[in-house]
Amino acid sequence: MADGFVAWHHERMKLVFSAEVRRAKQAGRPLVALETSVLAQGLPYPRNLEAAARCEAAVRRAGATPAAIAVIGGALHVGLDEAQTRALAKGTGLLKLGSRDLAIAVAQRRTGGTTVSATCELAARAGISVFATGGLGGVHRGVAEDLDISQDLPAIARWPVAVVCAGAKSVLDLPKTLELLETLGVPVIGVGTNELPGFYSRETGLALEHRVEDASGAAKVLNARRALGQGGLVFAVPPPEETALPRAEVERHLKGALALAKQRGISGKAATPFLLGELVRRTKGRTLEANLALLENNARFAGALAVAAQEG
Ligand code: PSU
Ligand code: MN
Repeated sequence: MADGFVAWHHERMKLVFSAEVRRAKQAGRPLVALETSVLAQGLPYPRNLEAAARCEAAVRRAGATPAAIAVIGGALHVGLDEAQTRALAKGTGLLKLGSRDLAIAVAQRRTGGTTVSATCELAARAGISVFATGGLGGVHRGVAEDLDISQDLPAIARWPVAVVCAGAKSVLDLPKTLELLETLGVPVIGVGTNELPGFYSRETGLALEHRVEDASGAAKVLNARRALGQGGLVFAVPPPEETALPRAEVERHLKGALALAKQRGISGKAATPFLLGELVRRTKGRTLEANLALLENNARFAGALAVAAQEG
């Protein structure tokens, strides 16, 4: 379907906008969507709250309005207040919501953080075309055995949203993730780099075909993609130098973490949070600092992109 919606014969569920996001929409000011699975599952309390505050501040400094997306008691929220953010950061038993989980969360009035797939979907519904996250989900290592491929990838292809990230998460099979993005017709554009960034590390050795130098170059591509009526695209921003880890070191720790996951039978949805947590432990918190810094950096770039896209 041209607009990306399946034609169910039913009234579409309403979004709940925060007062700030509603005002920004009415005034036509640029908005940046933020995911909340990183809050509910990806980072430990209270550093997750700090991450949310740093991302929102970075978007604001760039001149845009942050719109964190989550499902609370079955309602689809776009823009969260402090109490809602805190509840997602502190809560236990919160759902990790990909697109396929949204209907269940709505019907059963559940609460959870949205991953990249659900955030792209709800951002598109809200008319927000720029979204900042940490790292994409993608094709997991050992995919030949377990067929674990994140729904992030088809969701980005489907929903017309620019996803700003530091590449795909280091725990993945990055060459296969890039191949699948190509198959899905999703452009991956390096920001000031010819190489796919490696989330915790700046380098991967994987060449990207296309690059832009800055937010204004990125905005031109985003606006062309929009004018073509195509789906989402990915802007890959290298993580900040001061906190990035050497790739070889991440790989070394990852080997141990992957072996432990296998031994404990941890797979599916639990795999990503487990592996990220193990890496934090094994690097004595250095991957945690890197994660916070890259989230903030991506939010800053997404803010600048949202502003430039509107001016262009
Ligand atoms: N990046 C992070 N922490 C996270 C995630 C990404 O730094 O927790 C989340 C994102 O929400 C992403 C999800 O969409 O992990 C992917 O999970 P899976 O591999 O199960 O699809
Ligand atoms: Mn998965």
